[in-house]
Order: sequence, then structure tokens, then C-alpha cells
Amino acid sequence: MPFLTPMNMTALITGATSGIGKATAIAFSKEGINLIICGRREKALRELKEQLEKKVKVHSLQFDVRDKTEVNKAIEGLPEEFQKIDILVNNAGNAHGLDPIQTGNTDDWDAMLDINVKGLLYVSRAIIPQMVARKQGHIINIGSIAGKEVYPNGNVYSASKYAVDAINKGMRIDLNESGIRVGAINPGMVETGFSEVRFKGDSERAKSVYEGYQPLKPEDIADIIRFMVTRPEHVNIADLLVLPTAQASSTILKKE
Ligand code: NDP
Ligand code: 8X3
Repeated sequence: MPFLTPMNMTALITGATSGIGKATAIAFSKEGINLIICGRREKALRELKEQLEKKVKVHSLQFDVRDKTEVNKAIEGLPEEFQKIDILVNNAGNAHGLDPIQTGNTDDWDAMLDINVKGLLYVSRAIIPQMVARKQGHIINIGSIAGKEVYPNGNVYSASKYAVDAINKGMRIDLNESGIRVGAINPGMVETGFSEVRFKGDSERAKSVYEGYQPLKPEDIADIIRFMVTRPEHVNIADLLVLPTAQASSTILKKE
């Protein structure tokens, strides 16, 4: 098998329209990795494509990860030069709400389980067979500190990220024979659109999540993902927990 240099690699990134996914697309473009950027927001996809295609080949796919028909159609319909996917970054996801279990909004529960868990599975299922056939590929799953410990009112979001942790481990076991690298990065507090989504557009509340300390920036996580995918092929970074220095755990955060 020829050694793959970043110049002839293609990465598919879900949730590339903002935050960690967008920063990862930018970081990969600097390595010369060609990109398939995915998300629902058409304008954000178009603008990112225009920005990055000065450096690398970029194809955008607009689909909702919840819809498995759309997922399969998008991936099966990729133009020839984007069909071989070397790196899959399963990043699309969000928290919806922050409520105690007894008053939780069941639509929020559906959103988190359908997007963070089932969406990740649908995209993975559409791409993994080609990696297995080639015996080559790298999957990065974006988990969370919420997938390592539960915090008050985090209940179902945590459940979705514990599931990502389990899926990350399960993929690594099942794909071991095929030589496919599988690893997760589990961030703590990263300043992105995450809290805007969690608090349904309440910008003041979202902003307050990141006040009084230095949260991680999406670029901090993207830089680590870039490092993960540029290690030699025998090195698999399997599971990382990455926190802002001010954060000791889900519930211990040193604010000024
Ligand atoms: P953002 O809200 O900035 O980004 C979320 C991304 O997911 C967007 O690009 C969005 O695209 C995409 N997305 C959401 N729902 C869907 C859907 N139904 N179909 C397709 N794409 C979807 O948040 P982050 O960058 O912070 O989040 C990225 C990942 O990081 C998530 O998995 C999150 O759980 C995880 N994470 C975030 C942390 C944080 O503190 N920010 C900490 C730990 C983990 P679009 O709206 O265009 O569809
Ligand atoms: C995002 C971090 O602590 O809000 O996954 O769950 S947290």
C-alpha cells in the first residue's frame, strides 16, 4: 500500500459549518488535505468552500444526519474524485436544553439521540465499508467530557456522549482486523455555537457560559485533531480528554 501523504488524502467532516468542525476543516486545508464539508446551513457551507478551495479541493454536502436516506444519497452521489474517503471526522452534534430528567423536553431528547448518536452511526455506516475494502482509513469521533462523567441536568446529552464513547470503542474493536484507526477526542468547554443551540438562541445565557475564564477555542481542538491524523500510520491516538486549564471536571470550573 503506498504511503499516504496529506496531499492525496480526503477527509469528510460532519458539522463543518461552525465551531470545531469548521476549525478542523481550516486546519486540514493547511495540511493539504482535500475536504468534503457537511452541514445543513447552505450559506455557511458555500462560504467555507469558497474560502478553502484556494488551498485544496473542496466538495460540500448539505444534509441532516438524522435522515439516513439523505445521508446515503449524499455519500453515494459524491463525484469520483471525492469518493475515496481517508479520514472521517464525526463531529456534527449539539446539546438541546439543560433540564432535570423529570421535566426534560422529549423533543430535545429525540434531537440529541437522533443527531449525536444515530446520525453519527448513519454517516459511519455509509463510509466504513470502503475503508474496510481498502484496509485503510482513520475515524475521529468527537465525544465530550459529558461522555466521561454526568453532571446535573446533563442527563440525556451525557447519555448521547457516553454512547459515542461506546461506539468509539466498538468501532476500534470491530475495525482492528482492517487496520483502520479509530480515536476520540472529548473536549470540555469550547466556545462555539454550542451554547446558543443548547439554550435555543438565548445569546445572553449562552455568552455567560464562557465568561470569567478562558474556555477552549475551536482551533485548540482542531489543532489536536490535525495532530491525530498526521501521526505515522502505526500510531493511533485512541481517546483524549481535553479541558481548558480553568476546568477540573464537568462541575469544577475556576471563574474569576
Ligand atoms: P456548533 O454548534 O458550533 O457546531 C455544531 C455543528 O453540528 C454545526 O456545524 C451543525 O451544522 C452540525 N449539526 C448539528 N445538527 C446537525 C444535523 N441534524 N445534521 C447535520 N449537521 C448538524 O458546536 P460545536 O462545534 O461545539 O460542536 C461540535 C461537536 O463538539 C458536537 O458533537 C458537540 O457535542 C461536541 N462538543 C462540544 C463542546 C463545546 O463545549 N462546544 C464540548 C465537547 C464536545 P448545521 O447547523 O449547519 O447543520
Ligand atoms: C460540551 C461540554 O460540559 O457542556 O460537551 O457538556 S458540556
